[in-house]
Amino acid sequence: RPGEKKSVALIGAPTDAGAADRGSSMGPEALRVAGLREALAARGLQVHDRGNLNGPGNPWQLPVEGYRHLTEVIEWNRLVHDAMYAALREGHLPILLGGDHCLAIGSISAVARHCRERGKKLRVFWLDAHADFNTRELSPSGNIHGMPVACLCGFGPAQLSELSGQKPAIEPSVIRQIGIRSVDPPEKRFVHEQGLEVFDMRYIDEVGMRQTMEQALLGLDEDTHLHVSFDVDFLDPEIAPGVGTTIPGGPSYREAQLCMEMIADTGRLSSLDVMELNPALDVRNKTALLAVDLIESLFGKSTLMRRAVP
Ligand code: HAR
Ligand code: MN
Ligand code: MN
Ligand code: MN
Repeated sequence: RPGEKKSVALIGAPTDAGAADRGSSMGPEALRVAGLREALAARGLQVHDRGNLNGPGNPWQLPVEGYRHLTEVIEWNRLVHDAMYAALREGHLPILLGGDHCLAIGSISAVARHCRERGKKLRVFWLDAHADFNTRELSPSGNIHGMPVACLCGFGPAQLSELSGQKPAIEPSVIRQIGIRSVDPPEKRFVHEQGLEVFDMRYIDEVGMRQTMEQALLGLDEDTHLHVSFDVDFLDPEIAPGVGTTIPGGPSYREAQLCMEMIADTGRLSSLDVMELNPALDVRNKTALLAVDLIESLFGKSTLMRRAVP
C-alpha cells in the first residue's frame, strides 16, 4: 500500500522462566523506558505497542527430566506464537520484546507458519554469543533458553517443536548464526551434525563483519522474509553488561552497527526478537539504550544518506 506508513507491533513477553538468572522479565519495560517507541516513530514507522502478554510466573525450581520450568515455558511460547502470528496476519512487522531467549521458539514458529501460508522463503539470523542448540540430553543446565534453535529444528518436546503446526518448524539451512563464542562440547557436535551455518567470533575476527554479513545475506531475494533473533548477549559485555550470560569477546559497537546497517540495506527485515536484556544486571539502563540505538540502525538510520561503499 504505497503512501501508507509501515507499521510495527511491539509485543512484550516478561518472563525469565527459561533462563539461569532472574531479571530478563523486566526487559520489555526497560526497552520502553529507553525510548524504543519514539526511536521507531522517528524512523517513520507507525508503532502499535500491544503491551505485555500475561503468562505464568517463574516458580524457580530445579530441572525435571532435563527441563526447567517446561510447563511455564510451553505456556509462554503459546502466547508468543499467537500474538506474533496475529500481528503478522494484520500486516505488522512484529517485534518481540523479551524475556529470555526460549521465547524465540514461539516467535519463529509463528513466522514459519506465516511464511508457509504465504509461500515466502524464510531466513533466520541468530545474533548470539550462544548457539542455543542444546537438547534435554545435551544440556548442562536444563535451561530452555539454551535450546530454542534445536526445538525449532524438531529436536525438543512436542509442545514446543510442533507449535508452528509442522515439525520441524524450520530447516537448519535457513539459519545463519552470527557472533557465536560459547558452545557446550556435546552441543558443538550436534551443530556440526545438523550442518548449521555458523559465523563464529573467530570467523568475524578473520574476515571482518562486512564480509561475514555479505555471506550471511547471500541468496536473499524479494520473496524472502528475514527474521532477526537478537540475543543482546551477542554484544561484547564491555558495552552490554545488562545480560545474564555475558561472554567476553563479542562484537564491538561499530561491528554491531555495521551488522544492523547491512541488514537494513536489504529491505527484507520482516520480524524481530530482542531478547535476554536483564535490567537487574544493567548499569543505568545503558544496555537497553544501546539495544534501541542498534534497532534504529536495523530500521535504516545511518549517519549519512549513503549505502555501503563498493
Ligand atoms: N549453553 C548453556 C546452556 O545451555 C548456556 C545457554 C545460555 N543461553 C543464553 N541464550 N543465554 O543464548 O545452559
Ligand atoms: Mn494496526
Ligand atoms: Mn540466545
Ligand atoms: Mn546468548
